[in-house]
Amino acid sequence: MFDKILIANRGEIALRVIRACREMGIQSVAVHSTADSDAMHVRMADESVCIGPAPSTDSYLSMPAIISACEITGAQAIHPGYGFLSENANFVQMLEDHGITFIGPRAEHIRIMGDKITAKETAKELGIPVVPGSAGGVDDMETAKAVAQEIGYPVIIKATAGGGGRGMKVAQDEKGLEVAFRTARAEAKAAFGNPDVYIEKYLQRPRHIEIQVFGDGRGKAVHLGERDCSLQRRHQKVLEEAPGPAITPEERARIGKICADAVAKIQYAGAGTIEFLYEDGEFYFIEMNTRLQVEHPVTEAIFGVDLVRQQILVAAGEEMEFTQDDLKINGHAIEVRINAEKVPGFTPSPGRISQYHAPGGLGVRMDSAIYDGYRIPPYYDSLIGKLIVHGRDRPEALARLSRALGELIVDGVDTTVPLFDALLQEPDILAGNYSIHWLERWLDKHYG
Ligand code: MV4
Repeated sequence: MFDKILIANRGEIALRVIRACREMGIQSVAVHSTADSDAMHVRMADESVCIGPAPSTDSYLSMPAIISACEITGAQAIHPGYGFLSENANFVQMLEDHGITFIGPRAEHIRIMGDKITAKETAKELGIPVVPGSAGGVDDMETAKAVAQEIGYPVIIKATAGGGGRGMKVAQDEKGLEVAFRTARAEAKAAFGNPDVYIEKYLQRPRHIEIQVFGDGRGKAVHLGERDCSLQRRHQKVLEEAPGPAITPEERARIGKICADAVAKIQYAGAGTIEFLYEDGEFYFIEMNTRLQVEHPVTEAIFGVDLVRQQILVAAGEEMEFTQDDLKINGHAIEVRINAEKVPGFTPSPGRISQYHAPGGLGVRMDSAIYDGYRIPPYYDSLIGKLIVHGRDRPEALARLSRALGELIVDGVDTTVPLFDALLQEPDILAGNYSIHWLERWLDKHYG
């Protein structure tokens, strides 16, 4: 096992990893920008190293600075958290050259899944159901029209270098396709330096369902069910829950096994998430994320596992602590993202937190790196906390969420808390009856 791990991240996820390290008797090293000298992750780690100025390109994304911090402190491994360098294959390769262990999958798997066409081809070969569409990229209008004719309108055009919803265009008919295809390629080239696009059947009212997988890197893998992350605004998740309100145990077992078998076959190492659109009882692969996700705690809650601990064990060459048969769902969990943003515009609201009180009690977990008097810097993501509740069933989790939101105090900045208070009054939310378009429609109706 490692003696010392460096955490190449900040905020609540850095604390999450430091906590796992401490429970495992591993020393932790925080890295931080000059804007984060007073950040909680710096205080909570055993050691810290300043790696550069406020802009993340010069600090949290600076590979040489992070590798130097590792060498100075003698950290043997790096946990990347999410975002920043967590899905950067070049970083993983660079660490390998320096004899530092990356706590995550191999560079090869990150690379495959980073290119959306290769990801989809790989998924298909591995027996994962995919959205009907073009086989690979489409680079001329004739082929685009032929593919669209074949699968039927509406179609969606996606950038192969995109992901997370960037660079997508919907076409309702052939006329719309001409415009959509041209603009999609132009935008993809401008945004990603790569004009390649592919075409899929456009699903009109799906849910976003993602399967948590975990591999030991030597051909053993499990799934930990699904999360429903359909409540999003501009491709930013707002609330996530597990299990998915619309998914049956039979569907879970079937798609879960397909995903676990797939990642076992490629000898995938560590935590991964296979994202699907789910409509009319069918799952359609869209992307795979090769990192630990923001919303991993809802899965931890219902399975009673520590995913970060498993990541560290597997990276150190040890066994994960469970098999598929050990993994049984207990109850229901919901996470809401507390952002320093003003609703309904979701404009960032950095500043000083004059008072913070975290909710507690049975079935309540608050993952946050804020404290009384903390100044939220304007340079980074606006996520300041995640409130995760767990109950014996969905109604109990919802009641607990409402109760915990009532206890939470974050004064001095605007937050997304009022949004959740309002959502908990909505019959569709209480019934689990929502698709990927529900939230934006609701925001339009109430504030538009
Ligand atoms: C789609 C789709 C409908 N049909 N693909 C958006 C993010 C990216 N990961 C994939 N996305 C979509 N792909 C087909 N064939 C609709 C979306 C989509 C979406 C997906 C998940 C969660 C929220 C979304 C919001 C708008 C569009």
